Amino acid sequence: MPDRYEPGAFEAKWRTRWKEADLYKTREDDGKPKFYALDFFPYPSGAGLSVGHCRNYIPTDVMARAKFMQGYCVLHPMGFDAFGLPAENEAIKRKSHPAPMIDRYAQRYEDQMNLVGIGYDWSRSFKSCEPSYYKWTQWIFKLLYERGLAYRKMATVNWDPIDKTVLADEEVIAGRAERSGALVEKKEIPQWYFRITAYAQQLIDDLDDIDWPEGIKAQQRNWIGRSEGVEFEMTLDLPKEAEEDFAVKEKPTTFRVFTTRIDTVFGMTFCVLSPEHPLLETILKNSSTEQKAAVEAYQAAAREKSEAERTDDTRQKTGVFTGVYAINPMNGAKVPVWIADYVLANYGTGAIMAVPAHDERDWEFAKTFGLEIIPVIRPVDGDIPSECWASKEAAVLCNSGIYDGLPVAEAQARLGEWMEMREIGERKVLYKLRDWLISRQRYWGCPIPVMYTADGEEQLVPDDALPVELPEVESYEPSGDGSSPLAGIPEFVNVTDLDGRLGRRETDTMGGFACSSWYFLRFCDPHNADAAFDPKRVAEWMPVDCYVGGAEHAVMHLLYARFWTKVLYDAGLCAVKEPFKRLMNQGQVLNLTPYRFAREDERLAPGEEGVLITPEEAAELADEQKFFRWARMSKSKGNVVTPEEAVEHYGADALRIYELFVAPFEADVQWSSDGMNGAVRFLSRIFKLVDDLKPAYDPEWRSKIAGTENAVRRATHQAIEKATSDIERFAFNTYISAMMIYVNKLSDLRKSVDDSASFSEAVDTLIALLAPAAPHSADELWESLGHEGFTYHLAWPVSDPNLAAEDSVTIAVQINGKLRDTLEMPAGASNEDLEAAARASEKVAGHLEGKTIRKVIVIPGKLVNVVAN
Ligand code: ANZ
Repeated sequence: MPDRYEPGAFEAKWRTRWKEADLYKTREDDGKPKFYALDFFPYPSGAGLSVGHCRNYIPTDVMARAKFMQGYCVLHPMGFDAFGLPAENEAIKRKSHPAPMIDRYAQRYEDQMNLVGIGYDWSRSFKSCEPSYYKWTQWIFKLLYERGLAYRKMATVNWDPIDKTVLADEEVIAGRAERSGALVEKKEIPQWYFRITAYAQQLIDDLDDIDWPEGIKAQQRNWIGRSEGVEFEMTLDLPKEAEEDFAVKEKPTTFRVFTTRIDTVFGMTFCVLSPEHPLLETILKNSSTEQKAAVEAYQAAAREKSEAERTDDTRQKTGVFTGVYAINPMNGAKVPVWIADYVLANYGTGAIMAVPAHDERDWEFAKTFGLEIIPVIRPVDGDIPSECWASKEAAVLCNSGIYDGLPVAEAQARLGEWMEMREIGERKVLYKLRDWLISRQRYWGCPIPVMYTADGEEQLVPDDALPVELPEVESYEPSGDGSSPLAGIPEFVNVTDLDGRLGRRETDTMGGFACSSWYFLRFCDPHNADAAFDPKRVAEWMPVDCYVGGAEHAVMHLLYARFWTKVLYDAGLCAVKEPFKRLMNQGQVLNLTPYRFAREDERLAPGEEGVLITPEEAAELADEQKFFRWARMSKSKGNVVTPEEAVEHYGADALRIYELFVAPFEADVQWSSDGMNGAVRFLSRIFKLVDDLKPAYDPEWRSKIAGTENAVRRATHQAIEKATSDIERFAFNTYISAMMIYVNKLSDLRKSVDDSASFSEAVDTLIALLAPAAPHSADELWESLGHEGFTYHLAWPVSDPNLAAEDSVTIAVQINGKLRDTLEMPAGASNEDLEAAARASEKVAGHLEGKTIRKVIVIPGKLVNVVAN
């Protein structure tokens, strides 16, 4: 056996053996605890994996392997999120069909994951674009429909003119499409939605029961956006003639507003309707031509603006006076009614009471148009503020009649009650969350299992006609007119409805987030041909015990998957309400990336300081012309290190050790070849140590070790303790550093301790503890000691706390909380012994001179504090 790490000599051999032995096939034993380890469902991109992607796959693999060795039945599957725009766009570019392309890309991912030794059970793998999978995505769509959670309505949608599809709100960032960068336009078309809003409160409440990063929970809470307030009615103060006008009489002359600050109702100096508000029709009936033209022009301009633009607080406020007034029901005050685009049509009632003294947006608006400002809240012990002041803490009402002097919270309760008693309004909870837009006018997605009869009635495709398969076609490019390319394929579109008459299929497909909202359930029972999954299987495996992936999925995927799980729970199909018990977000891998300074005539992309160049271009440029920055590894930046390159140069186990050790799991890391060399040296040190200890290695050590206590055993049991708890905590960097300390200790102790049983225990333990991180090396070392089989099947070592305990401990001695001495004491020393030793210390005696001891506090194993004066 070599006395150093030579990956070329053995790593590939072990991977072949693992495969032949079907080592990672999921074990489903009754009576054993289960552990479900899962990585986010990846889209297999043509660029393949980089070592950056390995930063979540490797740690999850370590966790899964350790749990298996600890006696759990482990589910550790991998599959591919294969439908969607990126695949379709790339296939169009390559003039190929997405299916074979995706197969090739997924195969490359699988090969790369195998190359770094990830222990997935590939027999459970699937791609979301396979009919045997999407049949059940369609089946769940039907379930949602039947439960009133899927519906179709006409909608103004975000239209991406580059990708020629509709986008969800979440896919639009600052008015542009997140993917294509196109300026998003508005379009009216019928769309399918999932009613996620029905679960808004549960999606907030159940966050309390899961172990997720607080930042992700906060993002979900914000996205759902719960607001408590009051909705109440305002009445237009129309001129007499208008009220008698028959056309107006037939129409409502009231509107409702929603406010979270009913306590400020006396400060209402105007009202604002959204430009889309239906009441405007009534109002315009009575307006002058001029006024009407102004309102209509404003309405047209607002239609062109995205929601992001309209709510951008830095924008100069715009608006138009409608010419009419409304009455404040609290005090009868007459206030002008304006329209402005900062009031959104689809939130609350689409109309507000404006309180410029206490709302920034209303303040800006009032300042712009010279409207009245009446402060109605002031600090308990201060003057009435002269600027907009929104605080609710230590604030009381003023200028509010009989409510003057009441604290905000109390006034809110009293005014809410008042409104309810008079039936003017009621207290209400609102959510920002919108229903989930699922329609996509694209080819490469899961077809929506709906058909329409000749007179337009919706029918679900019957179960026995599922899946509605995507037709194999030559051309599937988006039509560009808002209809799906499937609409142009008569063989697909024409269908007989349930009564045998000619009907038409729905031609929209589902956005990819539908497919990834239940794949973790399918992994529990992946080959089921009769159902999406057997609920019993799901009950055995769910929830996912540890779910690992990037923080960029904080809202969409994680919210949608939680929603579907809750629906399936309510339908009695899934045993858990929350799919992912623990969530972990890995840091990114950055690489040093060359740029050149921009020339004067060049415009830079936002956020960039220079122009990205290739390493070859960098080599040709003088130092003053270029600079380097740490940037996330990505194909577009040309700074990718592939797993193939890393394994070829350094070895798979070295790559694994490096990625685990280089930084805490959540932190970003800067890729370094020095670090990789360090990992190689560490592994070599282990090979050397095992080689050195081999002559004394006794495989029968277990029968001989009873009663032995020495420094070798202490180091061994300390290492077990640390590795076990570090892995559990996802603290993989300190797990590896504990292994390093252990290896160093054993190398030192070899010179002073002579006990073959203890060292044999040490070697076996070292190999077992190393196995999750460096499985190839562990198996090679294990075999070199004359054993058969795989370290994956070894039992995880168990630490004996008595053996792990240090002989002596360091005790701090304090006087009145100040450190005065430290003492080395036997580990199990009693409180009396500790106190006696502290009193006997000369340093302590010096500080106590002339003082009386009032009290002595002892914390065993740590500290003695003497209180004296
Ligand atoms: C008066 C008021 C006074 C308000 C004050 C706030 C502070 P959140 O918390 O986001 O729910 N609002 C209501 N509907 C709106 C709409 N469709 N478009 C734009 N703004 C709308 O916000 C609720 C507050 O936002 C409401 O409370 C209302 O302004 C405004 F000192 O009413 B408030």
